[in-house]
Amino acid sequence: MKKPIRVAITGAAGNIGYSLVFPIAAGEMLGKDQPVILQLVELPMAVQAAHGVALELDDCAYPLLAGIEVADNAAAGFKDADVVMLVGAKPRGPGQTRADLIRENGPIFTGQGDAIDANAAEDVKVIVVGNPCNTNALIAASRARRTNKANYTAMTRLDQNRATGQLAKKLGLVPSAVKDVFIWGNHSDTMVPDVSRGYILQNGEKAPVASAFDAGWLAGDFDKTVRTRGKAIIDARGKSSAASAAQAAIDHIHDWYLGTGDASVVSMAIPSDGSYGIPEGLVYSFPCRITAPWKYEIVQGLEIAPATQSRMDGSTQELLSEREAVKDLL
Ligand code: NAX
Repeated sequence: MKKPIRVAITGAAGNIGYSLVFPIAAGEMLGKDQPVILQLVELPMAVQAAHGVALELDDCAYPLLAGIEVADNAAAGFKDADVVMLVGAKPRGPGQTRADLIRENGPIFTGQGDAIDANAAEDVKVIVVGNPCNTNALIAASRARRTNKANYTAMTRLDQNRATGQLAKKLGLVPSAVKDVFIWGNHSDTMVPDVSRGYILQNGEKAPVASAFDAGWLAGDFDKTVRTRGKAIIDARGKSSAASAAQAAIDHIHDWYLGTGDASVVSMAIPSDGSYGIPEGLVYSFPCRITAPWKYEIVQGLEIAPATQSRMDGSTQELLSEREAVKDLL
């Protein structure tokens, strides 16, 4: 039996948390032969509900679930964690601007960054889902002393999955027929869905996305649908996306650990190393390739169309202003 991997999840009793913990326990994230220990972290006022989630996990009798721990504070919750999934954050309230949200959630991520650095495994891998996830990851990474800043990532995989889903649907194909579409930038409506390397795989034949779709649709409805999908879901459901966000978080960690299969690119928001002129340290979504378990590399040398470049610059500017708003926390 392999050594269990410890996975800590904040906001474990929330909407996304409840959609996330069961598939992880079932082996969907780290493999069907990999035991896991779940560390469910909640605020003291919600920890009772996390205990309830733990009862349900017991009742599923998952063969790979080697333990469940529940904590009402980050220090205990992140103890020895190999993977930390930072889902818990305050949602944006009525009338609240993005800037207000950044200021309100920022301090949560300084505390959680400190708690990860002090308590988790030295080679811990972190994904931030709680919004604004790029800047929250920047704040958490800024606290890393013992742990590796490069392992603090944020989730743009939901945006990639949304793009893939839209393309497949338009052609009446299953999503696995669409490959290598990815996202640049911030997880916000300045994100840049990029189909320039994307292709459609049908009966063993590859067709570039650009040749399979109308250019006007790609630049118009498709792009807008991907960028504004979160709002469309809130409008339709009265709640923000939960199951699809959980699936994307699972995909992000799955691919980081186990690879991307026959796709060669995956979107991950990671601390920039200066590639493509993105200021060093900004947590920016890049096309990444997984070279070994838990090793990513930014795909280099892509030619960027001027229109794409100018939108990437816009997303950079937004992230710089988010960084400015929390500079006292860094
Ligand atoms: P919920 O409000 O249903 O759940 C959040 C849970 O986190 C609550 O149970 C709360 O008690 C807990 N929590 C809050 N602060 C905490 C802390 N400091 N430590 C531990 N637990 C804490 O929200 P949910 O729908 O699950 O969404 C969670 C976050 O994901 C939000 O910030 C949301 O904006 C963000 N999202 C990010 C997405 C992405 O693609 N990156 C997409 C989906 C989602 O909008």
